Amino acid sequence: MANRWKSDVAARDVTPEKIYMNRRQIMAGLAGAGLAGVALPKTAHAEALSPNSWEDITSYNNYYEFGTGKDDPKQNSKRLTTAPWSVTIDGLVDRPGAYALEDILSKMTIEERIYRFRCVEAWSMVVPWNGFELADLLNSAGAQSGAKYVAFETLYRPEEMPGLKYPVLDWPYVEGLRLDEATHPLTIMATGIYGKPLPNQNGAPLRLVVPWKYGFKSIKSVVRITLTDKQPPTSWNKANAREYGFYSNVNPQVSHPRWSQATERRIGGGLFASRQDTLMFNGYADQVAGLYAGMNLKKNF
Ligand SMILES: Nc1nc2c(c(=O)[nH]1)N[C@H]1C(S)=C(S)[C@@H](COP(=O)(O)O)O[C@H]1N2
Ligand SMILES: [Mo]
Repeated sequence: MANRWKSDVAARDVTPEKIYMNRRQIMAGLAGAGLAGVALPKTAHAEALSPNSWEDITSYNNYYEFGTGKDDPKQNSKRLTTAPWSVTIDGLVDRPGAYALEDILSKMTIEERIYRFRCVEAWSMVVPWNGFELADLLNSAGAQSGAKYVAFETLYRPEEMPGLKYPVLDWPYVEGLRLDEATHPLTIMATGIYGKPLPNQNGAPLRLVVPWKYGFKSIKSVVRITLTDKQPPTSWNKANAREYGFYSNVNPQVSHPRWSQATERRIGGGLFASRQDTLMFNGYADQVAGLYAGMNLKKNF
């Protein structure tokens, strides 16, 4: 593809240890200068592009099929079977079918993408994903001209997903994007993190990543992708339409009914970490604001 988006930096070049003085060193430096106790400025977002550790990314998760606690998914997803895996691509496509994951992967180019990741609960990380552009997959399936939206569905397997016993959400977990969002070059299907296969708790073997939207749009362990002419139902919107819209673009100016979205807590920030400002479209406004030109983002939240 001509216009392929590239990571600014490769993960190996931006480990926090290599580049950034940590906050303890800064505090020690301030203390040495007789300035202990002065407020540190909010974390700059250039600095925030140093990825979180493997430990952070794989131990603090939301994957309600395995429980609602942040450490439940890591513990409870160990026996999830992720091979063989097939993804059904259907609806308004020229070549519908149930595709074996290895056949999909043999046609796709896996790249590294270091993305900010912002949960609607107001915490965030930076994750070095490996994956391919969803546009390439939809292209190979042959999206038809009537297709306007893409619907996604997570595996529903009660014998391996203990959380399905509880009616927290209407299972299976489903999500959706407008076709232009789905084919935007920032939108990927992730297969790995830090060059290793995606752990089960992060949505193995294949999950969506849409970095300018709240984390719940990035649906895990995808088994079905359907092209349609109607806006598809989405799990959190079905559960509470007042709190969770279809778009769910990260927007510091539009509060959740129960909390502000203006700032976020960066996971792994440590003892002295302050909250950081949340960025419009999670910092991807230059690339994606055009998708929403003329739309009222408070109404279409
Ligand atoms: N199937 C499914 N996908 C899901 C979720 C879930 O509970 N089930 N949680 C979502 C939410 S709320 C977030 S914040 C992210 C968390 O991704 P991570 O655990 O890899 O950080 O996954 C999203 N995708
Ligand atoms: Mo989330």
